[in-house]
Amino acid sequence: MTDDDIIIRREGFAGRITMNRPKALNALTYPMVGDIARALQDWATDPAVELVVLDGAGDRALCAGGDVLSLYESRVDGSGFARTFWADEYRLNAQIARFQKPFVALMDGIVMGGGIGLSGHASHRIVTERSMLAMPETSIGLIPDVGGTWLLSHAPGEVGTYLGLTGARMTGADAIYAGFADTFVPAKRLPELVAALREARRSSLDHTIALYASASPASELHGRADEISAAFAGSSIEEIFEALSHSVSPWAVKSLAGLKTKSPKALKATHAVIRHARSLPSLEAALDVEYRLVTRLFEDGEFTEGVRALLIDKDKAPKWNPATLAEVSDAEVTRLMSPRIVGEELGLGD
Ligand code: QUE
Repeated sequence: MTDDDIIIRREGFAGRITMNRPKALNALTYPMVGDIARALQDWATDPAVELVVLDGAGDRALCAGGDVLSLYESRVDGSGFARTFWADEYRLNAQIARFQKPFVALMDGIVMGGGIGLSGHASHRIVTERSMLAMPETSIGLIPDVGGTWLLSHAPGEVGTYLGLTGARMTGADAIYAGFADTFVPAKRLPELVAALREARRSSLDHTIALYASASPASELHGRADEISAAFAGSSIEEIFEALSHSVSPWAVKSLAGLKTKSPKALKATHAVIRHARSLPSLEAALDVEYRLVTRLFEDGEFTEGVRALLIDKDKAPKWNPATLAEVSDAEVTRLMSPRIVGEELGLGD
Protein backbone atom coordinates (compact mmCIF):
# COMPACT_ATOMS: atom_id res chain seq x y z
CA MET A 1 0.00 0.00 0.00
CA THR A 2 1.27 3.47 -0.78
CA ASP A 3 -0.21 6.86 -0.19
CA ASP A 4 1.75 10.07 -0.16
CA ASP A 5 2.73 10.02 3.49
CA ILE A 6 4.10 6.49 3.79
CA ILE A 7 5.42 3.98 1.28
CA ILE A 8 4.82 0.34 2.16
CA ARG A 9 5.98 -2.40 -0.20
CA ARG A 10 7.86 -5.66 -0.43
CA GLU A 11 11.34 -5.75 -1.99
CA GLY A 12 12.98 -9.14 -2.23
CA PHE A 13 12.55 -10.82 1.16
CA ALA A 14 12.06 -7.49 2.96
CA GLY A 15 8.87 -5.74 3.95
CA ARG A 16 9.76 -2.08 3.58
CA ILE A 17 8.25 0.92 5.34
CA THR A 18 9.43 4.40 4.31
CA MET A 19 8.18 7.43 6.23
CA ASN A 20 7.46 9.94 3.46
CA ARG A 21 6.67 13.40 4.81
CA PRO A 22 10.17 14.84 4.41
CA LYS A 23 9.00 18.49 4.65
CA ALA A 24 7.53 17.65 8.10
CA LEU A 25 10.64 15.64 9.05
CA ASN A 26 8.52 12.52 8.54
CA ALA A 27 6.35 13.25 11.58
CA LEU A 28 3.97 10.37 12.29
CA THR A 29 0.32 11.09 11.47
CA TYR A 30 -2.62 9.07 12.71
CA PRO A 31 -3.30 7.38 9.33
CA MET A 32 0.37 6.32 9.15
CA VAL A 33 0.00 4.53 12.51
CA GLY A 34 -2.77 2.37 11.07
CA ASP A 35 -0.88 1.75 7.82
CA ILE A 36 2.18 0.45 9.67
CA ALA A 37 0.11 -1.68 12.05
CA ARG A 38 -1.76 -3.36 9.18
CA ALA A 39 1.44 -4.00 7.21
CA LEU A 40 3.08 -5.67 10.21
CA GLN A 41 0.00 -7.77 10.81
CA ASP A 42 0.08 -8.99 7.18
CA TRP A 43 3.83 -9.59 7.10
CA ALA A 44 3.85 -11.49 10.40
CA THR A 45 2.27 -14.50 8.65
CA ASP A 46 3.49 -13.90 5.07
CA PRO A 47 6.14 -16.56 4.35
CA ALA A 48 7.63 -14.38 1.59
CA VAL A 49 8.66 -11.76 4.17
CA GLU A 50 11.82 -12.56 6.16
CA LEU A 51 12.30 -9.21 7.83
CA VAL A 52 11.10 -5.60 7.93
CA VAL A 53 13.13 -2.45 7.17
CA LEU A 54 11.99 0.99 8.39
CA ASP A 55 13.55 4.18 7.01
CA GLY A 56 12.67 7.80 6.23
CA ALA A 57 12.53 9.71 2.95
CA GLY A 58 15.09 12.48 2.55
CA ASP A 59 18.35 12.66 4.45
CA ARG A 60 17.20 14.76 7.42
CA ALA A 61 15.05 12.47 9.55
CA LEU A 62 13.69 9.02 10.19
CA CYS A 63 10.83 10.64 12.11
CA ALA A 64 10.83 13.83 14.19
CA GLY A 65 7.88 12.79 16.34
CA GLY A 66 4.16 12.34 16.45
CA ASP A 67 2.02 14.76 14.48
CA VAL A 68 1.41 17.00 17.48
CA LEU A 69 -0.12 19.69 15.26
CA SER A 70 -3.13 17.43 14.58
CA LEU A 71 -3.42 16.78 18.32
CA TYR A 72 -3.28 20.51 18.98
CA GLU A 73 -5.98 21.25 16.43
CA SER A 74 -8.22 18.57 17.94
CA ARG A 75 -8.27 20.33 21.33
CA VAL A 76 -11.51 22.18 20.50
CA ASP A 77 -13.29 18.83 20.12
CA GLY A 78 -12.25 17.44 23.54
CA SER A 79 -9.79 14.62 24.17
CA GLY A 80 -11.35 11.92 21.98
CA PHE A 81 -8.99 12.17 19.01
CA ALA A 82 -5.93 12.59 21.24
CA ARG A 83 -6.81 9.47 23.24
CA THR A 84 -7.39 7.46 20.07
CA PHE A 85 -4.15 8.70 18.48
CA TRP A 86 -2.02 7.88 21.52
CA ALA A 87 -3.74 4.55 22.20
CA ASP A 88 -3.22 3.29 18.65
CA GLU A 89 0.33 4.69 18.50
CA TYR A 90 1.31 2.93 21.75
CA ARG A 91 -0.32 -0.33 20.57
CA LEU A 92 1.90 -0.04 17.49
CA ASN A 93 4.99 0.54 19.65
CA ALA A 94 4.23 -2.71 21.51
CA GLN A 95 3.47 -4.52 18.23
CA ILE A 96 6.94 -3.55 16.94
CA ALA A 97 8.59 -4.73 20.17
CA ARG A 98 6.80 -8.11 19.98
CA PHE A 99 7.11 -8.59 16.20
CA GLN A 100 8.26 -12.15 15.58
CA LYS A 101 10.51 -11.42 12.58
CA PRO A 102 13.55 -9.11 12.56
CA PHE A 103 12.64 -5.41 12.40
CA VAL A 104 15.56 -3.29 11.17
CA ALA A 105 15.19 0.41 11.98
CA LEU A 106 17.48 2.83 10.12
CA MET A 107 17.74 5.67 12.66
CA ASP A 108 19.49 8.09 10.31
CA GLY A 109 19.02 11.84 10.90
CA ILE A 110 16.48 13.15 13.42
CA VAL A 111 14.69 10.55 15.54
CA MET A 112 12.58 12.10 18.29
CA GLY A 113 9.54 11.18 20.35
CA GLY A 114 7.18 9.17 18.16
CA GLY A 115 10.13 8.27 15.93
CA ILE A 116 11.81 6.61 18.91
CA GLY A 117 8.59 4.68 19.45
CA LEU A 118 8.83 3.23 15.93
CA SER A 119 12.53 2.35 16.14
CA GLY A 120 13.71 2.14 19.74
CA HIS A 121 11.85 -1.12 20.43
CA ALA A 122 12.97 -2.78 17.17
CA SER A 123 15.13 -5.91 17.17
CA HIS A 124 17.90 -4.29 15.06
CA ARG A 125 18.51 -0.56 15.61
CA ILE A 126 21.04 1.12 13.29
CA VAL A 127 22.48 4.60 13.87
CA THR A 128 24.84 6.73 11.77
CA GLU A 129 27.04 9.81 12.18
CA ARG A 130 23.94 11.86 11.23
CA SER A 131 21.71 10.37 13.93
CA MET A 132 20.16 12.83 16.39
CA LEU A 133 17.93 11.18 18.95
CA ALA A 134 15.94 12.84 21.72
CA MET A 135 12.91 12.53 23.94
CA PRO A 136 11.96 16.26 24.08
CA GLU A 137 8.42 15.99 25.46
CA THR A 138 8.93 18.04 28.65
CA SER A 139 9.32 21.07 26.34
CA ILE A 140 5.69 20.67 25.25
CA GLY A 141 4.23 19.84 28.66
CA LEU A 142 4.31 16.06 28.25
CA ILE A 143 6.28 13.14 29.63
CA PRO A 144 8.52 10.97 27.45
CA ASP A 145 6.03 8.49 25.95
CA VAL A 146 5.93 5.83 23.17
CA GLY A 147 7.73 3.49 25.59
CA GLY A 148 10.36 6.14 26.30
CA THR A 149 9.98 5.70 30.05
CA TRP A 150 10.83 2.01 29.59
CA LEU A 151 13.97 2.76 27.56
CA LEU A 152 15.04 5.66 29.79
CA SER A 153 14.52 3.67 32.98
CA HIS A 154 16.92 1.00 31.71
CA ALA A 155 19.70 3.39 30.64
CA PRO A 156 22.90 3.30 32.74
CA GLY A 157 22.88 5.10 36.09
CA GLU A 158 20.76 8.26 35.99
CA VAL A 159 21.47 8.93 32.31
CA GLY A 160 17.83 8.17 31.43
CA THR A 161 16.55 10.56 34.10
CA TYR A 162 18.76 13.25 32.56
CA LEU A 163 17.72 12.54 28.96
CA GLY A 164 14.02 12.41 29.82
CA LEU A 165 13.93 15.57 31.93
CA THR A 166 16.12 17.79 29.74
CA GLY A 167 15.28 16.33 26.31
CA ALA A 168 19.04 16.38 25.61
CA ARG A 169 20.12 15.21 22.17
CA MET A 170 21.97 11.96 21.63
CA THR A 171 24.41 11.20 18.84
CA GLY A 172 24.38 7.72 17.35
CA ALA A 173 27.19 6.71 19.71
CA ASP A 174 25.31 8.19 22.68
CA ALA A 175 22.19 6.25 21.65
CA ILE A 176 24.10 2.96 21.65
CA TYR A 177 25.51 3.78 25.08
CA ALA A 178 22.05 4.68 26.46
CA GLY A 179 20.39 1.54 25.08
CA PHE A 180 18.38 3.26 22.33
CA ALA A 181 20.33 1.66 19.45
CA ASP A 182 22.57 -1.32 18.70
CA THR A 183 24.85 -0.83 15.70
CA PHE A 184 26.73 2.01 14.03
CA VAL A 185 26.77 2.07 10.21
CA PRO A 186 28.26 5.02 8.28
CA ALA A 187 25.43 6.83 6.44
CA LYS A 188 27.09 6.40 3.04
CA ARG A 189 26.83 2.62 3.46
CA LEU A 190 23.07 2.58 4.11
CA PRO A 191 22.09 2.11 0.43
CA GLU A 192 24.34 -0.97 0.20
CA LEU A 193 22.98 -2.25 3.52
CA VAL A 194 19.38 -1.89 2.32
CA ALA A 195 20.26 -3.71 -0.92
CA ALA A 196 21.76 -6.54 1.11
CA LEU A 197 18.75 -6.65 3.45
CA ARG A 198 16.47 -7.31 0.46
CA GLU A 199 18.36 -10.56 -0.08
CA ALA A 200 19.00 -11.44 3.57
CA ARG A 201 17.41 -14.33 5.45
CA ARG A 202 16.65 -14.24 9.12
CA SER A 203 19.48 -16.68 9.80
CA SER A 204 22.12 -14.49 8.12
CA LEU A 205 20.84 -11.07 9.18
CA ASP A 206 23.33 -10.35 11.98
CA HIS A 207 26.18 -11.34 9.68
CA THR A 208 24.83 -9.09 6.90
CA ILE A 209 24.56 -6.06 9.19
CA ALA A 210 28.07 -6.68 10.54
CA LEU A 211 29.47 -6.40 7.00
CA TYR A 212 28.44 -2.73 6.89
CA ALA A 213 28.97 -1.79 10.55
CA SER A 214 31.84 0.30 11.92
CA ALA A 215 33.12 0.70 15.45
CA SER A 216 30.97 3.32 17.14
CA PRO A 217 32.70 6.69 17.69
CA ALA A 218 33.26 7.83 21.27
CA SER A 219 30.12 8.83 23.19
CA GLU A 220 30.24 12.19 24.95
CA LEU A 221 27.26 11.05 27.00
CA HIS A 222 29.28 8.06 28.20
CA GLY A 223 32.19 10.34 29.07
CA ARG A 224 29.92 12.48 31.22
CA ALA A 225 27.94 9.63 32.76
CA ASP A 226 29.42 9.95 36.27
CA GLU A 227 28.75 13.68 36.45
CA ILE A 228 25.24 13.14 35.07
CA SER A 229 24.39 10.36 37.48
CA ALA A 230 25.65 12.37 40.45
CA ALA A 231 23.55 15.41 39.53
CA PHE A 232 20.39 13.52 38.55
CA ALA A 233 20.32 11.05 41.45
CA GLY A 234 18.08 13.31 43.53
CA SER A 235 14.79 11.92 44.77
CA SER A 236 12.98 15.08 43.65
CA ILE A 237 13.27 17.68 40.89
CA GLU A 238 14.10 20.26 43.55
CA GLU A 239 17.09 18.15 44.67
CA ILE A 240 18.29 17.84 41.07
CA PHE A 241 18.00 21.62 40.57
CA GLU A 242 19.95 22.10 43.81
CA ALA A 243 22.71 19.70 42.73
CA LEU A 244 23.05 21.34 39.30
CA SER A 245 23.13 24.81 40.84
CA HIS A 246 26.20 23.85 42.92
CA SER A 247 28.19 22.94 39.83
CA VAL A 248 29.98 25.47 37.64
CA SER A 249 30.57 23.06 34.77
CA PRO A 250 29.20 24.41 31.47
CA TRP A 251 27.20 21.20 31.13
CA ALA A 252 25.48 21.71 34.51
CA VAL A 253 24.78 25.40 33.83
CA LYS A 254 23.24 24.60 30.45
CA SER A 255 21.22 21.70 31.83
CA LEU A 256 19.76 23.76 34.66
CA ALA A 257 18.92 26.67 32.34
CA GLY A 258 17.14 24.27 30.02
CA LEU A 259 15.20 22.58 32.81
CA LYS A 260 13.92 25.97 34.01
CA THR A 261 12.12 26.45 30.66
CA LYS A 262 10.22 23.12 30.91
CA SER A 263 6.77 22.50 32.32
CA PRO A 264 7.06 22.13 36.12
CA LYS A 265 4.22 19.63 36.09
CA ALA A 266 5.77 17.63 33.26
CA LEU A 267 9.16 17.62 35.02
CA LYS A 268 7.75 16.25 38.26
CA ALA A 269 5.67 13.67 36.40
CA THR A 270 8.65 12.65 34.23
CA HIS A 271 10.90 12.19 37.25
CA ALA A 272 8.28 10.04 38.98
CA VAL A 273 7.39 7.95 35.95
CA ILE A 274 10.98 7.12 34.93
CA ARG A 275 11.74 5.96 38.47
CA HIS A 276 8.44 4.03 38.53
CA ALA A 277 9.17 2.30 35.21
CA ARG A 278 12.23 0.62 36.72
CA SER A 279 9.96 -1.62 38.76
CA LEU A 280 7.51 -2.44 35.96
CA PRO A 281 7.49 -5.89 34.34
CA SER A 282 7.23 -4.89 30.68
CA LEU A 283 7.17 -2.24 27.97
CA GLU A 284 3.41 -2.72 27.84
CA ALA A 285 3.02 -1.88 31.51
CA ALA A 286 5.12 1.28 30.96
CA LEU A 287 2.95 2.29 27.99
CA ASP A 288 -0.17 1.94 30.18
CA VAL A 289 1.24 4.41 32.72
CA GLU A 290 2.42 6.81 29.99
CA TYR A 291 -1.09 6.80 28.53
CA ARG A 292 -2.64 7.89 31.84
CA LEU A 293 -0.15 10.75 32.06
CA VAL A 294 -0.30 12.10 28.51
CA THR A 295 -4.09 12.02 28.35
CA ARG A 296 -4.33 13.89 31.65
CA LEU A 297 -1.68 16.44 30.60
CA PHE A 298 -3.72 16.96 27.42
CA GLU A 299 -6.95 17.42 29.37
CA ASP A 300 -5.19 19.85 31.76
CA GLY A 301 -4.11 22.01 28.82
CA GLU A 302 -0.40 21.67 29.61
CA PHE A 303 0.37 19.92 26.31
CA THR A 304 -1.64 22.31 24.13
CA GLU A 305 0.04 25.30 25.79
CA GLY A 306 3.46 23.77 25.11
CA VAL A 307 2.65 23.10 21.46
CA ARG A 308 1.22 26.59 21.09
CA ALA A 309 4.33 28.26 22.45
CA LEU A 310 6.91 26.11 20.63
CA LEU A 311 5.28 25.06 17.36
CA ILE A 312 2.22 27.26 16.63
CA ASP A 313 2.89 30.84 17.82
CA LYS A 314 6.62 30.09 18.29
CA ASP A 315 6.88 32.72 21.03
CA LYS A 316 8.84 30.17 23.12
CA ALA A 317 7.06 31.58 26.17
CA PRO A 318 4.69 28.88 27.45
CA LYS A 319 2.48 29.88 30.37
CA TRP A 320 2.86 26.67 32.38
CA ASN A 321 0.12 25.89 34.87
CA PRO A 322 1.22 25.90 37.59
CA ALA A 323 4.23 28.09 36.88
CA THR A 324 6.49 26.85 39.68
CA LEU A 325 7.76 23.52 40.97
CA ALA A 326 6.60 24.38 44.48
CA GLU A 327 3.00 24.47 43.28
CA VAL A 328 3.13 20.91 41.91
CA SER A 329 2.30 18.72 44.90
CA ASP A 330 3.14 15.04 45.34
CA ALA A 331 -0.61 14.43 45.38
CA GLU A 332 -0.91 16.01 41.93
CA VAL A 333 1.83 13.74 40.55
CA THR A 334 0.04 10.74 42.10
CA ARG A 335 -3.22 11.85 40.48
CA LEU A 336 -1.61 12.17 37.04
CA MET A 337 -0.22 8.61 37.23
CA SER A 338 -3.17 6.86 38.84
CA PRO A 339 -5.38 4.45 36.86
CA ARG A 340 -8.21 5.95 34.84
CA ILE A 341 -11.76 4.66 34.99
CA VAL A 342 -12.52 1.39 33.28
CA GLY A 343 -12.81 2.02 29.54
CA GLU A 344 -10.30 4.88 29.65
CA GLU A 345 -7.31 2.64 30.37
CA LEU A 346 -4.97 1.49 27.60
CA GLY A 347 -4.72 -1.98 29.16
CA LEU A 348 -1.74 -3.30 27.18
CA GLY A 349 0.00 -4.77 30.22
CA ASP A 350 -3.01 -6.61 31.62
C1 QUE B 1 9.10 18.65 21.62
C2 QUE B 1 8.40 17.61 21.10
C3 QUE B 1 8.09 17.55 19.74
C4 QUE B 1 8.51 18.59 18.91
C5 QUE B 1 9.23 19.65 19.44
C6 QUE B 1 9.52 19.66 20.80
C7 QUE B 1 7.33 16.46 19.16
C8 QUE B 1 7.05 16.52 17.77
C9 QUE B 1 7.51 17.59 16.99
C10 QUE B 1 7.25 17.71 15.57
C11 QUE B 1 8.30 17.89 14.68
C12 QUE B 1 8.07 18.03 13.32
C13 QUE B 1 6.78 18.03 12.82
C14 QUE B 1 5.72 17.85 13.71
C15 QUE B 1 5.96 17.69 15.06
O1 QUE B 1 8.22 18.58 17.57
O2 QUE B 1 6.94 15.51 19.88
O3 QUE B 1 4.47 17.82 13.22
O4 QUE B 1 6.53 18.18 11.48
O5 QUE B 1 6.33 15.53 17.22
O6 QUE B 1 10.21 20.70 21.34
O7 QUE B 1 7.99 16.59 21.89
